[in-house]
Amino acid sequence: MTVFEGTFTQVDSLRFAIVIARFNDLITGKLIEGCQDCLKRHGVDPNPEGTQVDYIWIPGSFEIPLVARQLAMTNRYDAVICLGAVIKGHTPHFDYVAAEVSKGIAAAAFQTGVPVIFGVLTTDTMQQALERAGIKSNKGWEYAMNALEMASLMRQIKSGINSSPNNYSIVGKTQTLPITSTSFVESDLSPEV
Ligand code: INI
Repeated sequence: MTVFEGTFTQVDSLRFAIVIARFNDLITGKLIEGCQDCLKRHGVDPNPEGTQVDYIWIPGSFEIPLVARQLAMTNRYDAVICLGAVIKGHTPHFDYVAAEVSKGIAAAAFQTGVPVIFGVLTTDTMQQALERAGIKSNKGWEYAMNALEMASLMRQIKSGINSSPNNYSIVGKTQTLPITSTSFVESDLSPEV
Protein backbone atom coordinates (compact mmCIF):
# COMPACT_ATOMS: atom_id res chain seq x y z
CA MET A 1 0.00 0.00 0.00
CA THR A 2 1.09 3.59 -0.53
CA VAL A 3 0.82 6.78 1.45
CA PHE A 4 -0.13 9.89 -0.52
CA GLU A 5 0.68 13.07 1.38
CA GLY A 6 0.96 16.73 0.39
CA THR A 7 4.20 18.56 1.18
CA PHE A 8 4.90 22.26 1.71
CA THR A 9 8.31 22.52 0.07
CA GLN A 10 8.21 22.25 -3.73
CA VAL A 11 6.23 25.37 -4.41
CA ASP A 12 8.07 27.14 -7.24
CA SER A 13 5.72 26.10 -10.01
CA LEU A 14 2.48 26.19 -8.00
CA ARG A 15 -0.19 28.72 -9.01
CA PHE A 16 -3.13 29.88 -6.94
CA ALA A 17 -6.24 31.97 -7.46
CA ILE A 18 -7.68 33.77 -4.46
CA VAL A 19 -11.35 34.77 -4.73
CA ILE A 20 -12.30 37.47 -2.22
CA ALA A 21 -15.77 38.75 -1.30
CA ARG A 22 -16.01 42.53 -0.81
CA PHE A 23 -18.96 42.07 1.57
CA ASN A 24 -17.55 42.37 5.12
CA ASP A 25 -14.20 43.39 3.67
CA LEU A 26 -13.05 44.43 7.14
CA ILE A 27 -12.81 40.66 7.68
CA THR A 28 -11.95 39.36 4.21
CA GLY A 29 -9.16 41.93 3.87
CA LYS A 30 -7.56 40.45 7.00
CA LEU A 31 -8.04 36.90 5.73
CA ILE A 32 -6.07 37.78 2.58
CA GLU A 33 -3.23 39.12 4.71
CA GLY A 34 -3.11 35.80 6.59
CA CYS A 35 -3.10 33.89 3.30
CA GLN A 36 -0.33 36.03 1.83
CA ASP A 37 1.81 35.70 4.94
CA CYS A 38 1.53 31.90 4.88
CA LEU A 39 2.20 31.60 1.15
CA LYS A 40 5.22 33.90 1.39
CA ARG A 41 6.71 31.99 4.33
CA HIS A 42 6.43 28.80 2.31
CA GLY A 43 8.23 30.28 -0.71
CA VAL A 44 5.29 31.32 -2.89
CA ASP A 45 5.45 34.85 -4.31
CA PRO A 46 2.07 36.41 -3.37
CA ASN A 47 2.71 39.57 -5.38
CA PRO A 48 -0.21 40.27 -7.76
CA GLU A 49 2.35 41.42 -10.35
CA GLY A 50 4.08 38.02 -10.11
CA THR A 51 3.25 34.70 -11.75
CA GLN A 52 2.05 32.60 -8.82
CA VAL A 53 -1.05 34.23 -7.33
CA ASP A 54 -4.02 35.93 -9.02
CA TYR A 55 -6.60 37.86 -6.97
CA ILE A 56 -10.25 38.04 -8.00
CA TRP A 57 -12.62 40.38 -6.16
CA ILE A 58 -16.36 39.67 -6.18
CA PRO A 59 -19.39 41.36 -4.53
CA GLY A 60 -20.30 38.79 -1.86
CA SER A 61 -19.93 35.18 -0.78
CA PHE A 62 -22.98 34.13 -2.79
CA GLU A 63 -21.00 34.84 -5.99
CA ILE A 64 -18.02 32.69 -4.94
CA PRO A 65 -19.07 29.31 -6.41
CA LEU A 66 -19.62 30.57 -9.95
CA VAL A 67 -16.31 32.41 -10.09
CA ALA A 68 -14.35 29.65 -8.33
CA ARG A 69 -15.66 27.05 -10.77
CA GLN A 70 -14.84 29.23 -13.77
CA LEU A 71 -11.30 29.77 -12.49
CA ALA A 72 -10.81 26.08 -11.74
CA MET A 73 -11.92 25.19 -15.27
CA THR A 74 -9.11 27.28 -16.81
CA ASN A 75 -6.55 24.68 -15.67
CA ARG A 76 -4.23 27.54 -14.73
CA TYR A 77 -4.36 26.94 -10.99
CA ASP A 78 -3.29 24.19 -8.61
CA ALA A 79 -5.84 25.42 -6.09
CA VAL A 80 -8.47 28.13 -5.73
CA ILE A 81 -8.80 29.75 -2.30
CA CYS A 82 -12.21 31.31 -1.56
CA LEU A 83 -12.40 34.00 1.12
CA GLY A 84 -15.67 35.32 2.52
CA ALA A 85 -17.37 36.24 5.78
CA VAL A 86 -21.04 35.48 6.31
CA ILE A 87 -22.25 37.01 9.56
CA LYS A 88 -25.69 36.36 11.08
CA GLY A 89 -28.12 39.25 11.00
CA HIS A 90 -31.73 39.53 12.08
CA THR A 91 -33.17 37.87 8.97
CA PRO A 92 -32.79 34.40 7.39
CA HIS A 93 -30.50 35.88 4.70
CA PHE A 94 -27.42 34.39 6.42
CA ASP A 95 -28.78 30.87 6.05
CA TYR A 96 -29.36 31.21 2.31
CA VAL A 97 -25.94 32.71 1.62
CA ALA A 98 -24.07 30.27 3.91
CA ALA A 99 -25.86 27.23 2.46
CA GLU A 100 -25.27 28.19 -1.16
CA VAL A 101 -21.62 29.16 -0.78
CA SER A 102 -20.69 25.98 1.07
CA LYS A 103 -22.55 23.69 -1.34
CA GLY A 104 -21.28 25.64 -4.34
CA ILE A 105 -17.63 25.51 -3.32
CA ALA A 106 -17.83 21.77 -2.77
CA ALA A 107 -19.49 21.36 -6.18
CA ALA A 108 -16.85 23.51 -7.91
CA ALA A 109 -14.05 21.30 -6.58
CA PHE A 110 -15.87 18.09 -7.32
CA GLN A 111 -16.87 19.07 -10.84
CA THR A 112 -13.44 20.35 -11.90
CA GLY A 113 -11.00 18.16 -9.97
CA VAL A 114 -9.21 21.27 -8.71
CA PRO A 115 -8.94 21.86 -4.94
CA VAL A 116 -11.25 24.73 -4.00
CA ILE A 117 -10.61 25.82 -0.43
CA PHE A 118 -13.59 26.77 1.75
CA GLY A 119 -12.24 29.93 3.36
CA VAL A 120 -15.58 31.39 4.31
CA LEU A 121 -16.17 32.32 7.93
CA THR A 122 -19.73 31.75 9.11
CA THR A 123 -20.23 33.40 12.48
CA ASP A 124 -23.00 34.65 14.75
CA THR A 125 -21.33 38.01 15.36
CA MET A 126 -18.79 40.43 13.91
CA GLN A 127 -16.73 39.92 17.08
CA GLN A 128 -16.42 36.18 16.36
CA ALA A 129 -15.37 36.95 12.79
CA LEU A 130 -12.75 39.46 13.95
CA GLU A 131 -11.34 36.92 16.39
CA ARG A 132 -10.81 34.49 13.47
CA ALA A 133 -9.41 37.15 11.17
CA GLY A 134 -6.48 38.35 13.21
CA ILE A 135 -7.48 39.23 16.78
CA LYS A 136 -6.92 35.72 18.18
CA SER A 137 -5.78 33.83 15.09
CA ASN A 138 -6.01 34.35 11.37
CA LYS A 139 -7.88 31.60 9.55
CA GLY A 140 -6.51 32.95 6.26
CA TRP A 141 -3.19 31.37 7.24
CA GLU A 142 -4.83 27.96 7.64
CA TYR A 143 -6.69 28.27 4.35
CA ALA A 144 -3.40 28.92 2.54
CA MET A 145 -1.85 25.88 4.28
CA ASN A 146 -4.80 23.78 3.10
CA ALA A 147 -4.29 25.07 -0.45
CA LEU A 148 -0.56 24.27 -0.40
CA GLU A 149 -1.18 20.78 0.91
CA MET A 150 -3.94 19.99 -1.56
CA ALA A 151 -2.05 21.47 -4.51
CA SER A 152 0.96 19.30 -3.71
CA LEU A 153 -1.16 16.21 -3.09
CA MET A 154 -3.05 16.54 -6.39
CA ARG A 155 0.22 17.02 -8.31
CA GLN A 156 1.59 13.84 -6.72
CA ILE A 157 -1.50 11.85 -7.53
CA LYS A 158 -1.54 13.12 -11.13
CA SER A 159 2.16 12.62 -11.77
CA GLY A 160 2.04 9.16 -10.22
CA ILE A 161 -0.77 8.16 -12.53
CA ASN A 162 0.71 9.85 -15.63
CA SER A 163 4.26 8.51 -15.30
CA SER A 164 3.16 4.98 -16.16
CA PRO A 165 -0.30 3.50 -16.51
CA ASN A 166 0.52 0.71 -14.09
CA ASN A 167 2.95 2.42 -11.73
CA TYR A 168 2.13 4.74 -8.87
CA SER A 169 5.30 6.65 -7.98
CA ILE A 170 4.94 8.34 -4.64
CA VAL A 171 7.73 10.35 -3.00
CA GLY A 172 10.42 8.15 -4.48
CA LYS A 173 8.66 4.83 -3.96
CA THR A 174 7.20 2.97 -6.93
CA GLN A 175 4.69 0.19 -6.70
CA THR A 176 3.59 -1.84 -9.67
CA LEU A 177 -0.10 -2.51 -9.72
CA PRO A 178 -1.79 -5.34 -11.60
CA ILE A 179 -2.94 -4.34 -15.10
CA THR A 180 -6.44 -5.67 -14.53
CA SER A 181 -8.20 -6.29 -11.32
CA THR A 182 -9.05 -9.89 -10.70
CA SER A 183 -12.45 -8.86 -9.47
CA PHE A 184 -13.39 -6.78 -12.53
CA VAL A 185 -13.56 -7.59 -16.23
CA GLU A 186 -14.84 -5.34 -19.00
CA SER A 187 -17.71 -7.67 -19.76
CA ASP A 188 -19.10 -6.69 -16.35
CA LEU A 189 -20.12 -3.42 -18.05
CA SER A 190 -21.90 -5.05 -20.97
CA PRO A 191 -25.66 -4.65 -20.94
CA GLU A 192 -27.54 -7.80 -20.26
CA VAL A 193 -29.36 -9.24 -23.29
N1 INI B 1 -22.45 38.34 1.57
C1 INI B 1 -21.42 37.97 2.37
O1 INI B 1 -20.32 37.68 1.87
N2 INI B 1 -21.60 37.93 3.71
C2 INI B 1 -22.79 38.22 4.29
O2 INI B 1 -22.87 38.16 5.55
C3 INI B 1 -23.87 38.60 3.48
N3 INI B 1 -25.15 38.94 4.08
O3 INI B 1 -25.37 38.63 5.25
O4 INI B 1 -26.02 39.48 3.44
C4 INI B 1 -23.67 38.67 2.07
N4 INI B 1 -24.68 39.03 1.26
C5 INI B 1 -24.46 39.39 -0.12
C6 INI B 1 -24.51 38.17 -1.04
O5 INI B 1 -23.35 37.39 -0.85
C7 INI B 1 -24.57 38.57 -2.52
O6 INI B 1 -23.44 39.31 -2.85
C8 INI B 1 -25.82 39.37 -2.86
O7 INI B 1 -26.97 38.74 -2.39
C9 INI B 1 -25.94 39.53 -4.41
O8 INI B 1 -26.06 38.28 -5.05
